[in-house]
Amino acid sequence: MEIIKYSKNPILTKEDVPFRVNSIFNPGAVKFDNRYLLLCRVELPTGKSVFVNAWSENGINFKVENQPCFVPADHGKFSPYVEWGIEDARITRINDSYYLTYTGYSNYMPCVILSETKDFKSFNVLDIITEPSNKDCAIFPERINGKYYKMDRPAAETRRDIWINESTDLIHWGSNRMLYSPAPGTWEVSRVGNSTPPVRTDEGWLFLYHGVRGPLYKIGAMLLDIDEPWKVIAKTNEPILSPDLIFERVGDVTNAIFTNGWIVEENGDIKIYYSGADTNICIATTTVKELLALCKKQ
Ligand code: BMA
Repeated sequence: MEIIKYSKNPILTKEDVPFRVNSIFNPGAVKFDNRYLLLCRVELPTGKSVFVNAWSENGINFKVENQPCFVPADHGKFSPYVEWGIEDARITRINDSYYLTYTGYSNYMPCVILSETKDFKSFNVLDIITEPSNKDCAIFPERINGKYYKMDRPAAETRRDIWINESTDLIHWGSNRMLYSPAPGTWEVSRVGNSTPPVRTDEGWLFLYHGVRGPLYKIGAMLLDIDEPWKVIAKTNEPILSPDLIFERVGDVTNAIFTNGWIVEENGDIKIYYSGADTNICIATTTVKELLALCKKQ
């Protein structure tokens, strides 16, 4: 099997959180100080989400910190746009900074917030980088022909497509292009969105995306051209991860597998951190080689 779900999933549930929460799920993932770090979304009993760090030596056994590290109240003048919570961070390292792109949820509906941290203790909120409704945003880890690129997923009337756009300073974005539309008649027909930040491979920019039909959230992989990242060069036609176990099907949102964080090791091993039913955190492993082969096979 190409993608292996860990036999002892889930690796984190609300019982592992030292303070009162409704759920822990949808973590961004990064290696920091030779340890694995998950920047987890916890939904508080109020129903609003905040972020908490969880640390691990081996990428499997995580310890959740005693209190949230980043909350709506840390957003200063941007607070009105995160009043209902912050959700689903993608983390991209550029030089010594870690950039977080995440959903700010409020009366104005979801929009994407950009923050920067160097230590995952203090976070500098830089700006709101999309109008609502928009979410599922990930920044590429390096400039391409002098420009930064990000993907996002505007909710444009009835459309739910992945878009790509560019910037010279990470704050001001333009040159919007449609990147990928759901394939008609398939598992992803209702909506697609970015899942994990893209990584450079010999064959192109590789990332995971989610596709939805009806209530079913599944994960696929996609490959973009290295120099012209607005061009999809290969992708999986079938999902690589689907909800089938009880803790992936039953929970706060049934039949949903969602990911916004992975670790791609230098040797090509991949740890995908995903959530079952918006209720827990699980892990699946694969390799860059496998994902490239799956993208090209289909
Ligand atoms: C998406 C996001 C995720 C969530 C998923 C499944 O639209 O809101 O936070 O995990 O739906 O419910």
